[in-house]
Amino acid sequence: MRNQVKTLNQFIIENQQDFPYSKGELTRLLSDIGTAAKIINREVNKAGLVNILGDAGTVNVQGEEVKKLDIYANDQLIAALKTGGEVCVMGSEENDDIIEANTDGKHNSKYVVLFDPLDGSSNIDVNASIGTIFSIYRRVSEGNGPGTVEDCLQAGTEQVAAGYVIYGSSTILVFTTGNGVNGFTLDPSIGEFCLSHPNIQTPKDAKIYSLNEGNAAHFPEGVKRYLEYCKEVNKEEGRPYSSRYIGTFVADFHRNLLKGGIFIYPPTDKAPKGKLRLVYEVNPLAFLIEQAGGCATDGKNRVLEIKPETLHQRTPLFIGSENMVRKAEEFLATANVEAAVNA
Ligand code: AHM
Ligand code: MG
Repeated sequence: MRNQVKTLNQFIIENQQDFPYSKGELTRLLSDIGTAAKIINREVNKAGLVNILGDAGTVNVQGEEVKKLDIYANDQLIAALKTGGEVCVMGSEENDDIIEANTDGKHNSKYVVLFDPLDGSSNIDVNASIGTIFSIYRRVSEGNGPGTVEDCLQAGTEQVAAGYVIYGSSTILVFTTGNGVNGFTLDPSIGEFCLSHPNIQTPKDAKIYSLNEGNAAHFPEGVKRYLEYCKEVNKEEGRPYSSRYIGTFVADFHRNLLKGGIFIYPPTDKAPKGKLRLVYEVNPLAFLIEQAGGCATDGKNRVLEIKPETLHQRTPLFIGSENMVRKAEEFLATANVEAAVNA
C-alpha cells in the first residue's frame, strides 16, 4: 500500500506542540520560508534559460562577486519574512547591516531570522548544487517594533529553529526545531515539500572527509597531520577515507549528514578565522548536526556557545560525525602542545 504523503505544512501544524510559547507564529514563519524556497527554486531551475546567470556587477560585504541569483534569493526571503509579520529583524550574508522589519509596529513580531540566501554562489554557473541556509531566534529586545543588532548577535544555543534548502538533483528542505531533524523533498508535480527523510540521524563513525585540499600548504600543522591520517592505508580501520568536496557548504554538509563524514574549513595563513560565517552558515548547521547526533567545533570549542561580536564574523569549523571530529581535535591538540614545547 502506498504511504500517505505528509506535506511540510501538515508536519509543522502537527508538531506545533514543539513550541509551547508560540501562538502559531513560528509555524507561520516556517511555512513562509518554505514558500520563499519554492519561489527561489523556480528561478534556480530556469536560471540557464532566462539569462539571469552571471555577475550582477556588485561585490558583497565580504568582497566577493555577487551573482544575480543571490540578489533574487535575498530579495525573496526579505519580502516573504517582512510580509508575514512574525519577524522583527533579519540579517543576511548579502547585507552589511541588519534589516529591520515591522517598522510600523503593527505586528507582535517576536522572531529574528538570519540567513545565507544562496550558499555556494560559485557553483551557480556550473549547474552544481546551491542552497539557502536559515536560523531563527526569539527577540531579546523589548517591545513590538523593529529589532536590533543585539537580537542578531545571540549565541547559537539560543536558536529555536534552523534549516536549509538545497537546489540539487532534487530540492530538499531540512530543518529542526530542537526536536530532531526532518527532511522534505519538493514534489514538483504538486508543488509541495513532502516528508522524505524523517528523524535524520548521522553516523558516529564514517569514512568521508570534505575540505579544500588545495589550501593544505596553509593549514595548521594538526590539520595537515589529520589529513595524512585520513589518507593513510589501514585496512582494519577502513582507511584511506574518501575525499568529497562540492564547494557548496550546505551541499557538502547534507551529504555528510546522511552518509556520515567530517567537513572542515580550518583557519589558514590567509584566513586565520577560516571562511565560513558564524551566524549565517555555521550556527544553523551546527544546531542541525547536534540534533542529528553529530557535533560542531572550532577545533576546540562547541561553536554554538560562541557569542557573536559582529554580524559577519567568521569561524574555523570541524563539523560532522562525532568520532571523526574528536579525532581531528586530537591531532590539533597534539600539534599545539608540541608547538608550545618547541617554542
Ligand atoms: P558563499 O557562496 O555564500 O560565499 O559561501 C562560501 C562557500 C561555501 O559554500 C563553501 O563551503 C566554501 O565557500 C568553499 O570555499 P573554498 O572555495 O575556499 O573551498
Ligand atoms: Mg555561504
